Amino acid sequence: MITMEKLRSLAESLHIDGIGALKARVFHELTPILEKRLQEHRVTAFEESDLALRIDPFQIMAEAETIVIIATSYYLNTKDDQEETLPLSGKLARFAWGLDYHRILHQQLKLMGEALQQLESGLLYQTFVDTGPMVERYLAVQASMGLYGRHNCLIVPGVGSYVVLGGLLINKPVAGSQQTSLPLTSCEGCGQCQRACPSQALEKPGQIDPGRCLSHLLQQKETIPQEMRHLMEDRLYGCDVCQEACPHNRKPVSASHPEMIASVKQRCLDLPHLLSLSNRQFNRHYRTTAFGWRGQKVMQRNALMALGNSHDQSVLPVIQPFFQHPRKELQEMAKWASNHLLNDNSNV
Ligand code: B12
Ligand code: SF4
Ligand code: SF4
Repeated sequence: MITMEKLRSLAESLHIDGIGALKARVFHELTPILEKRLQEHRVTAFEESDLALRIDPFQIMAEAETIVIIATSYYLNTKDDQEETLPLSGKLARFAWGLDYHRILHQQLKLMGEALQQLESGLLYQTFVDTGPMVERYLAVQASMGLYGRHNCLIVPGVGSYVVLGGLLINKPVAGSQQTSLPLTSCEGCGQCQRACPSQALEKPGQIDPGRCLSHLLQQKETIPQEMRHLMEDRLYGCDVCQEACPHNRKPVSASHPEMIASVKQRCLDLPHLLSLSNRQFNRHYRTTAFGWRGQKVMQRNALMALGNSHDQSVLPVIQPFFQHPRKELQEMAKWASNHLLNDNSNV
């Protein structure tokens, strides 16, 4: 029989920083939350649109008995390392510094599945990380692994929220797995993330407004509203502000997975270089990063916006060639960036 103790010891050997398990069931209680988000236009293009699939693990694996959820830290203590400083660089959020976390977690989950197969004959498993339909943070809370913060992120007690999540469906029970009895949040009297958010995307606790969240605007393909662009500053991909403000992240557990540590290639990207890359060159450089899937055009759009926010008119010759770019969205962003620089009184 698989036990929670066995899962914990496997997690430790695989550099997994949090683990929980719960009996597979249909999560009917999520339906009203998901429907409300739909009505309030808070659903993003990164989510499964069929709500029935979002609540039902048996659609992924008909014979599922248990859902195992893992959390792996991606936090690296920058103070200990040489910070790379480039004069015209764009910032990446922490989860995008190194090798694509989807690959790392799928590998951890596969190794765990194989180890469990050694223990139990006939064990079947299916892995999911991020792009599957399940609401992963909810499963993690239900598996007693952590708490929701007002910033929406899962906080793993003693570890923090700089973790990424993944899951394993297995066709066997796990002794000692339990559904949560923990409270939903650990935010009493705080609200620091809400106050720190540069774009007031967290006005209602637990209900992010994707139209205002900088992380969402930078990741999606649609036009970024003009009134939001100056708030991006030098960000290229993702945003960490609400998590940086959170007292639960004062002493986060650092990443211990060797690939999470060794694979760190960049914390920021050189903007003129990024803008000089062809599609093929972009894929060659960044295919294995967490933003590689998003592609050259979105990253170049974001790079033009960051240059527009640079207060440095000497970058105009880098921006202007994009006025003639075949992609309308890059033309438009280049014109905005140029106008923003020319009308900016704080230029250096
Ligand atoms: C869509 C998506 C986004 C969207 C929308 C996020 C959102 N809040 O819904 C955008 C692009 C904005 C985004 C941003 C980020 N994301 Co994202 N994202 C997802 C994705 C694909 C689906 C999320 C989802 O289903 N949301 C639907 C809602 C219903 O579920 P929920 O987010 O868990 O929301 C719950 C709360 O609303 C809560 N709730 C409801 N009422 C209340 C009331 C209170 C008081 C509270 C506290 C909570 C609460 O209950 C809801 C349901 O249980 C998941 C992967 C997955 N498949 O789950 C990753 C995921 C959530 N993202 C992740 C990460 C790392 C990020 C970023 C940190 C990346 C970055 N640095 O920029 C930011 C964080 C932004 C933030 N503050 O949330 C991780 C989360 C890790 C963690 N520790 O929580 C996930 C799990 C990916 C992964 N596999 O690791 N993301
Ligand atoms: S990720 Fe950034 S923009 Fe989005 S809610 Fe957090 S602080 Fe606000
Ligand atoms: S900053 Fe405060 S309110 Fe926000 S998630 Fe952390 S503890 Fe909760």
